[in-house]
Amino acid sequence: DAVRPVRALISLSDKGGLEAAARALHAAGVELISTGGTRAAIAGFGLPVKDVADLTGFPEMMDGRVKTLHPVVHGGLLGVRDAGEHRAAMEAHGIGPIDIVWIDLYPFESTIAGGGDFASAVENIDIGGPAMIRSGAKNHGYVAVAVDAASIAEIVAAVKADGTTSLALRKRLAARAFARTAAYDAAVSGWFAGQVEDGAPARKSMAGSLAQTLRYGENPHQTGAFYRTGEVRPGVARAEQVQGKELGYNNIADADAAYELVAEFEAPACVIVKHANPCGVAVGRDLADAYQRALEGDAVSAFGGVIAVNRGLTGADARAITDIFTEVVIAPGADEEARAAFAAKKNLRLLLTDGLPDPLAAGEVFRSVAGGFLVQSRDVSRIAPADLKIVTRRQPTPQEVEDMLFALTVAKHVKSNAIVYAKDGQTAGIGAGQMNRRDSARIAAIRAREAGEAKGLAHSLAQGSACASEAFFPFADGLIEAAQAGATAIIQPGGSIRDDEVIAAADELNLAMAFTGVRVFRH
Ligand code: 93A
Repeated sequence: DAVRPVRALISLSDKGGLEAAARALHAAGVELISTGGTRAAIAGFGLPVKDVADLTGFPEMMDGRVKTLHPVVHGGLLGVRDAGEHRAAMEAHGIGPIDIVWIDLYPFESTIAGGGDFASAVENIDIGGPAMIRSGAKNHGYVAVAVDAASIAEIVAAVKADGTTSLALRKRLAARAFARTAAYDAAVSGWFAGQVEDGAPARKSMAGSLAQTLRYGENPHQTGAFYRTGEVRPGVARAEQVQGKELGYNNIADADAAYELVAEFEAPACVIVKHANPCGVAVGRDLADAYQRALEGDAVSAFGGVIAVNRGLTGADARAITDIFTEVVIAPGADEEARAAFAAKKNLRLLLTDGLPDPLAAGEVFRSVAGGFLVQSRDVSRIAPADLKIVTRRQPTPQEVEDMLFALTVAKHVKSNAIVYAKDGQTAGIGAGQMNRRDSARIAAIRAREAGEAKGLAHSLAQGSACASEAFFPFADGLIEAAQAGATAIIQPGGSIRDDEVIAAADELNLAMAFTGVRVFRH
């Protein structure tokens, strides 16, 4: 099953690495065939090279759209050398075997990533390249296919060693080749679906291109990778990492959670996330102030957290933020002074984006299940004061309404069951991810009490706060917990069969309670 390659077809958009490999193949006695630009480059190295146009008898035409799409090329790649009929056809039509094919494809992915316009994106959809890769990979019994520098290096090493390629090598290369064309097509289809009104949701967003192979997944014994979809929306996948250690799986997930939440606010805001949940969220006069207030909400959990802000960072902001140990900071910009302040913390990863995510932009969210995946549209709900239905005897004060909406915005980004106490644009206690609502209310109360103590207050930080619940209170117990923690106003969707009981308890406690009619679970 060893094949002694006689001819190689090379067609590369990126000519880096071409010279060394072309020289090595030539030295091993392999004849080189190439397309226009690649042929010129190889000839420039002083190596003999045949123009594919001389083989096909056709010039490259139509702006290069048709250069290798010809039976002489594909017959040379696909022909089964020891099958009588294939050999006869090759002989009858003067088709010589091609034993090595090295193709890199037009740079479609970098064209769209660089914000190329529609026409240049389309022109960068490679047709002939994937066809040759697939032909060679299908016929891996005879053909060695290279789609990247690592592949051609393996072929060169094999040819240098004993002048042949083994079947095992060719099979491995074929698997890599099909993975490459699949990823390329996924990038094309993902981008294209985004260009039409009715792109099917799953097709649109699941298609991605590899952004980074991660050191590991959620845990060191798991593998991980990071893919970027065709969705052009500012966010973690399009952020530039300015400094710091390599990003890990959990860093990326947490940075995403933090950034999506902070983008909900108009005023200067800061979100601190730990394990996918916000532990402190606040608005402030400026980012340094918002950070201090977010930290005050739960300084214990904030250690080693991920921080997101919704403004460009100044030096003063950066100095405040680098005060405690932080894993990641994500922001829509940072001035020179801020960058210098971060640079002193060399492990801290600083991610900068071009603008903020739009929390109201439609999009899809995915999650895997055994043997499949779930898709849903992004939660773009937003509650305005006019949407609130006051169900208690006591009407909320304007300040309470403001606190309710702030708390609810945070609750939408907290894993269910979610209870959030907030006052004056600052979270006072967050209870996340519990299996019953009362426990979330209690945990939030513990956080609020400790935050109050840390601040030297005689009461919990949740004193006089609004409490948001992302889904209805099924019983009055959770609401009673909230009142005991100091909440005076409650916002929740309503809709429980026991709403009457819950409303009666609220009236008894002199709470003001608003129903939104919109549940914002997050699992
Ligand atoms: O325009 S194509 O889809 N049609 C073709 O027949 C074809 N053959 C090779 N693109 C084609 N290629 C691509 O040209 C290769 O994948 C490679 O990326 C590029 C190399 O062109 P050149 O050698 O002229 O620089």
